[in-house]
Amino acid sequence: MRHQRVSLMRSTIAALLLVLLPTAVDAQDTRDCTQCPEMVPLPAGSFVMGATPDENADDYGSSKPQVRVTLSSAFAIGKYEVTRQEFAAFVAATGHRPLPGCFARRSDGEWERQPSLSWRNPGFAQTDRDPVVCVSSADARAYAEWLRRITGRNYRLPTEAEWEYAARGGSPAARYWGADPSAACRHANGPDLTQADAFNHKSDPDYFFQCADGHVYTAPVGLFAPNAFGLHDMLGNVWEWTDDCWTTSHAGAPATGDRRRDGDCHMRVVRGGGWNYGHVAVHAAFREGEDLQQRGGHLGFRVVRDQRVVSSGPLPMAEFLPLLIFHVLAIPPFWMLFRRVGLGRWWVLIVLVPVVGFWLGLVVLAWRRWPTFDRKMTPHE
Ligand SMILES: [Ca+2]
Ligand SMILES: [Ca+2]
Repeated sequence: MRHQRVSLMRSTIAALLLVLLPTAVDAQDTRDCTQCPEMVPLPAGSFVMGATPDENADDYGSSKPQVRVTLSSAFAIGKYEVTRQEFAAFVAATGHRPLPGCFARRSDGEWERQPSLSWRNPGFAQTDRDPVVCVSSADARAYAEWLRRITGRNYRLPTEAEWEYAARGGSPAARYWGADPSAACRHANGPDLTQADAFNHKSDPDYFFQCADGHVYTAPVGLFAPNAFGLHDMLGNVWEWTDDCWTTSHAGAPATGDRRRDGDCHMRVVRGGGWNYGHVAVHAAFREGEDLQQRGGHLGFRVVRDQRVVSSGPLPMAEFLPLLIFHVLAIPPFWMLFRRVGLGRWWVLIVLVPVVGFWLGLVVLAWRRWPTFDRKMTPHE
């Protein structure tokens, strides 16, 4: 009998430990699943966000004033923009259907929404390694949510401050390759002489980098040199969705780097410039606002992942079983105990404690394992 009690106690403790202890996951993992994007861990740190007073960072002064931001937690960010291949895996697994239509460049050079275009056909040729484009903010967040579901780790879109921290890679300069204009085409796919030539434009130095990067539209990710954090295409290639509501300046930006919610939340901040716009936008501080539903041949995204482990995978039934088995095994001893002491008022406690404990365990497990409950999850306005 004593042996049975000890054994029962051990099973109970083991079951509770399974619920309460975090599952070990190597924080240095660069890819959480074969279809997942490659991630680069970044340290916590402090940096100055925004353009200096004399920088020509945008047309409206929205990149000013400068704000010192301290990111108190380490996090990981995509080494590359999310590719067509990665997005296709998400679409195949979930059946997600981005809205049709995409804002794209016509053959005469003008841009307009073209209903027939989509992420599968953005109006120009792409490889599987090119960044996915023609995806809205909602599509990007749905992709991150899918990653959360299949990995149990907290994937989301970057806040604007996290994006700029990652893009600068410790550099206060406008561009992580420094001031040498001829270096631009080794580090970023931007508006360049290749494009000026293809579009039959004058190679205006105020618009085009005065070098040839070899790409008129998007380029496969990772072709260009990375920044000091080892991140590719933070500047150029495609603009990237962040999750901050659009604001017309950095005045009032949180010093914690948290997502900004006090602006126009029908729009989101997009960053980094791209292949499609003047080189002024290919700048660590440049910012623009895009409607939540905007889909464009210039606009993609990358994801971030919080360091904190939500779990190593989706909620496994195997972890419920010890608790279930415990309850089944507990019935005979409880029954014998009831018969021996009589069904007094204590039976309520004797029955309720394990039952309530079981359900509390499930709630704790669900809280830890189901990323939907994560407080850092971005709401879907
Ligand atoms: Ca280019
Ligand atoms: Ca980019």
